[in-house]
Amino acid sequence: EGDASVVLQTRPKTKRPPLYKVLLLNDDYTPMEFVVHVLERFFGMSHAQAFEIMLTVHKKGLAVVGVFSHEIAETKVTQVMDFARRHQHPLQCTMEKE
Ligand code: TYC
Repeated sequence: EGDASVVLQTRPKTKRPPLYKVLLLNDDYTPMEFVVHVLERFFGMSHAQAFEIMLTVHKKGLAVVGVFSHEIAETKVTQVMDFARRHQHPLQCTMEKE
């Protein structure tokens, strides 16, 4: 209150919510067709797009499959992990702050 720096508020800060990258990780066992299906089903990709991203993960080890708000990213990760577990595939999906 007595400090001058406190009252020197300048431009109003427009706070955007932080975004999160959803990452898909490669493994040796999950079938390629299953990964393509996951990308179509949970990330709204076309078959061609999904195939391309799947191959990127297969070759590079991982890829960003989407960028979302925290809540949506968490939902995507949970959906993919549950779906993979139900089909007994070791597919891993994670999220990280952009
Ligand atoms: N590497 C897997 C295979 O050869 C395919 C695969 C691709 C697995 C992407 C996971 O996120 C993944 N069958």
